Amino acid sequence: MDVETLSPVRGAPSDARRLEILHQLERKLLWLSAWMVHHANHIRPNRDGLKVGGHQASCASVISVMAALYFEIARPQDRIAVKPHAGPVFHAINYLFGRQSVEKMEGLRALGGVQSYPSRVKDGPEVDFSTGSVGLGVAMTTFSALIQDYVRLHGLGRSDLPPGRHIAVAGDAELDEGNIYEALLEGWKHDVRDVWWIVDYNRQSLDSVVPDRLFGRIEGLFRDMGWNVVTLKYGRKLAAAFGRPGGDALRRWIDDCPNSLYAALTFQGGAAWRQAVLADLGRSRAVRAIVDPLSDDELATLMTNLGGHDIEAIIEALRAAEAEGDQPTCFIAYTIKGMGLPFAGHKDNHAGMMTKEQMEGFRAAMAIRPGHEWDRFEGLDLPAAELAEFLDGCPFAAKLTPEGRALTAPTIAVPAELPVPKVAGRKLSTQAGFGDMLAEIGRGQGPFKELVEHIVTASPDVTVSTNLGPWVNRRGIFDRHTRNDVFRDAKLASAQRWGMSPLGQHIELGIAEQNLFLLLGAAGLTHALTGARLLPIGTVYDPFVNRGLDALIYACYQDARFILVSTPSGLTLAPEGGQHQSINTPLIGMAADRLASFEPAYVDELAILLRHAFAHIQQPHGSAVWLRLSTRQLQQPARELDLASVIAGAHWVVAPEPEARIAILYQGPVAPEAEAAFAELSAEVPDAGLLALTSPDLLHADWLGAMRARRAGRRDASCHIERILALLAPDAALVTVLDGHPATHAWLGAVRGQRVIALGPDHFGQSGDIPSLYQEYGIDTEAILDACAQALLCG
Ligand SMILES: Cc1ncc(C[n+]2csc(CCOP(=O)(O)OP(=O)(O)O)c2C)c(N)n1
Ligand SMILES: [Mg+2]
Repeated sequence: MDVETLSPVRGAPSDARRLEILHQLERKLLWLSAWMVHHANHIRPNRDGLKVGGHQASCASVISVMAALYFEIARPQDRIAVKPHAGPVFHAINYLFGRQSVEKMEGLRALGGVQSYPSRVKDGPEVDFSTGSVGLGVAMTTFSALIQDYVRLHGLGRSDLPPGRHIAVAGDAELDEGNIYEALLEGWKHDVRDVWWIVDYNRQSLDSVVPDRLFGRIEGLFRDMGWNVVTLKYGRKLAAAFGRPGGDALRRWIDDCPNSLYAALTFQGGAAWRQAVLADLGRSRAVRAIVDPLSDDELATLMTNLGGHDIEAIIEALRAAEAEGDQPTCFIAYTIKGMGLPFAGHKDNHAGMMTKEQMEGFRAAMAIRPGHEWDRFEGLDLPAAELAEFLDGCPFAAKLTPEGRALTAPTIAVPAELPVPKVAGRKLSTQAGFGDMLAEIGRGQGPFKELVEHIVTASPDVTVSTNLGPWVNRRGIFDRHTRNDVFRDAKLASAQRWGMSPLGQHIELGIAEQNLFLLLGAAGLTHALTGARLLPIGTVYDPFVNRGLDALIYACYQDARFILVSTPSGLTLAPEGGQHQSINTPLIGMAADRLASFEPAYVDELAILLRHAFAHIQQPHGSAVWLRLSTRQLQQPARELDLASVIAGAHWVVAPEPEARIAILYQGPVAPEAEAAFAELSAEVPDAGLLALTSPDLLHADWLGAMRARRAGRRDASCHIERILALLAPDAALVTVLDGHPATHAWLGAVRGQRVIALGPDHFGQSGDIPSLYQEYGIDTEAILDACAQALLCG
């Protein structure tokens, strides 16, 4: 490509000069990223002898791609997921833009420093998407693009923000992750646009060199999904050589060169290249005419002149795609892992680091004076003022909004009470109650007029079976294109009206649960990414939370705000049972950070918790919320509840007499068994109590908080569960029961030193009806009474 073909984005400097500057900045990124890792490992004091780590080779391979993207192509409104192991390059770019500090970079991988992998929450507002678990950040861009469209088509976005492109800079091994293909398929269904994935195709992962034939397959897959694929294989030096006599043979030789041999030769350098090329092509005079005049170094430079290291070629390709509009595009940028560093191409270089001696050599080559390692323009050949001016003029350097890249959105008022169906005396499950409430909210009447506009629901092919049907009938399914409901048009009877339009408020997904959580992650960040407030609700079968768990944790790690409704759950789903039973989910709910988990037994509790969830996900210090529900129909009580206690995680159904010796504590749909056992128990032990647990997660967190506060000197700190259990005798017995792993409750004994007998299935299930399963797994009335007897006898 000619220098002249770079379309100018600003008047000065000239295009040729701009390229010169870009090359200088590439150098700077290579230096800073390598130095950041070196400093963390070799310069900073090491107190524990543990390797700090970092990925100099992974950074080196993507320097030109990142430089082209951030210094030329990206606009402030674009949202970018950077491959985890290029974190230092990303921070170096922000440093050059004046958005990152030396202190933070010196602290790479130290407490308070920049994180190993870019983190929205810990590294601050410049990070659009956290990365780390490979594959997820890439796929996330598909869903953030979809949500950007959703927000715009619903008129919720900020009028001063143009739509952005959602870009992933991906490692090639990320394409081994199944979630990538799940997202591709889902993206195709939703006709997603404005997505770019730029693959750093260094043909190396952590352990090894990637098989040669793989990419042919992958390219085809992208095309099948409606993506453009742009391959950046060779740079201009090689392209020029290929144009000469003998060039065709040379090209064929490189094309046929196995990835592992290419990598090994790259590591070995010019002499090895010469030997290998001439062994095969030495009899061709034309090839010799290309190769012979070159020194070893020049030959190595030529043979490793790949497209992904040619910033002009990259810029040209990105600009060409930009000109094509909003078509999803995958760029396969051929690169060499460790390019420009001593271990370039070595298959073991993933975690490889330059030795101190190698670093000294590199420092000299980069013209960095000792003590000036962090200086912004140290070692560069152009005037600092010119470089600074260039950086200031980069499109990406412009402020997205006066408040920066991390946006905020006003909170949506949540009415004091949700429209609860008349439940008292009826038999109803929490799942059905949830569906009824959402359908009522879906009318959008009275105080719910505003709230309803901000709710978006999603489900991975379990919309109807998680009771979202009535809501969807009212609010419609989201699609960028209006599509009629064929069944309805043909007047065929169906309970579901599934017309699709840009104003629909339910996003119907295929079964892949990781996609649900990536979507909830994206939708749960809209306030920060688009300035629009969404209240996302995702429904999924409880056992399949496990299926999408990495993406769920990833969404929470980014502080995405959404409501997860998982139903049905436990072995209470009974005949459906067996493989579909979930026993570990209550423990996941407790252990997941930035996710408040609840399990109500009755619909009145659910109404309080769902209302709380709408508010909590909007609080600056709130979190995502998880409601574990059930299909078991329970006779609904008529009662007054203490809101605060239900939200805090526990409320007395029957308060014990002071100093009572025993209480039964239950969670979720085993309530009738606990109540029946309690009725029998209280005939013998009239002072016993019955406690409903709605959130072991919050109780536990609150308890840890109180202990921490006391350790910090606040003697009067206490917590809800301490106050609850203080009503019982200090040596009272707690018989606890839930349809989930009993360890969920086992800790309750540590709060006041009371004895706990925790009941719950600890083995994987089998089909059956509720009575036989509850009996088999020891959570029926008899099992609870047996546990009470044991507790009293031992007491
Ligand atoms: C889900 C997941 N599995 C495993 C890892 C460990 N891991 C870190 S990097 C890596 C290979 C990355 O290779 P690639 O994406 O090609 O990156 P690059 O070559 O650019 O370093 C692996 C397996 C991870 N971070 N995430
Ligand atoms: Mg790789």
